[in-house]
Amino acid sequence: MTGRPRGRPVILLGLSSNEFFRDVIAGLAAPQKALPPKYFYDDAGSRLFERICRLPEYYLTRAELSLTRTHLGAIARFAGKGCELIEYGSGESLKTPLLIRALRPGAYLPVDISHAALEQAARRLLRRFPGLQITPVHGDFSRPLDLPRPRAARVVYFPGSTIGNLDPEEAHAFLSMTRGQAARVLVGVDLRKDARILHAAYNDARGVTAAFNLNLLARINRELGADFDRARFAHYAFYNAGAGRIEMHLVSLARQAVRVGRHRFAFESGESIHTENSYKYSTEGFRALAARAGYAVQKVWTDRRGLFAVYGLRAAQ
Ligand code: AVJ
Repeated sequence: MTGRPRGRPVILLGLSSNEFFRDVIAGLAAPQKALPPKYFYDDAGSRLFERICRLPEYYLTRAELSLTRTHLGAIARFAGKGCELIEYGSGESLKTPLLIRALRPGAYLPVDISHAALEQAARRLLRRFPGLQITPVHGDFSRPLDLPRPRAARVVYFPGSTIGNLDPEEAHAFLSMTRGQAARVLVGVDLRKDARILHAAYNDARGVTAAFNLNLLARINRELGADFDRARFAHYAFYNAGAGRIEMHLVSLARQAVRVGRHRFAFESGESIHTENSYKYSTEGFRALAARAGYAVQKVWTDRRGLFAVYGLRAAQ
């Protein structure tokens, strides 16, 4: 993107608002009601998520940041200086400046579902790295994007265990899709661990995760003209050991009906809306997933406590 006005990045568009309505109606009509977690991140939700990242119980962000600092040289060597860096779910991007300073990428393409987060991140990075070529892309990772033509080798950066939101089939599809974009991937993945540690990370004492979960209902009310009563739903999160994932739900505290536009949805008392899965992988489990998508694990970096891993994947021939 050349010729962009200073300080106002041009954002490539990839999503329509209509889609939100369709996803909500379809999700609430299903036998197990469900809403896609990508809709957590309106402005209020993005702010709540930033607060989650600072919670004492939420070890993921700190563990990934610390391992990225410790292994920065090796991570940059793996990616290759001057590469074009595609970052999915860039959000607040605390680790990104570290990586950009070490990598000096020829171009940086952040992809995010939140327009505000993209714009802020792009401005912040431009201030910090005035010569950096930034092409923000508004979209999500559930389908291929229309990206400009590459001028150097591309590396996909997918930090934050965002891949954990995808079920193994979707994660496989995502990794297969990135094979058409880059021969190398850096991906941050939360490791399997003691269920009590996992449980605490999604049931924080301050109730920030609960507010984050419930904010989805406020967003649906505001943007889609619904009448959810947030006081009649409760945050519920638990570790499903069989599936290897944290599940978040919003549980109806009463028998009630909710309207979304002209649609009406009935809830039994105790019935839930499944709002998020957060998969945790052993290194072996993740290696198998990557292999099925045609990637070999070339590097694994972990933090000192073994909580979190960043993998360096390379397309297998
Ligand atoms: C951004 C998807 C990695 O699953 O841990 C945090 C989102 N949900 N607390 C996660 C989240 C509840 C987070 N990811």
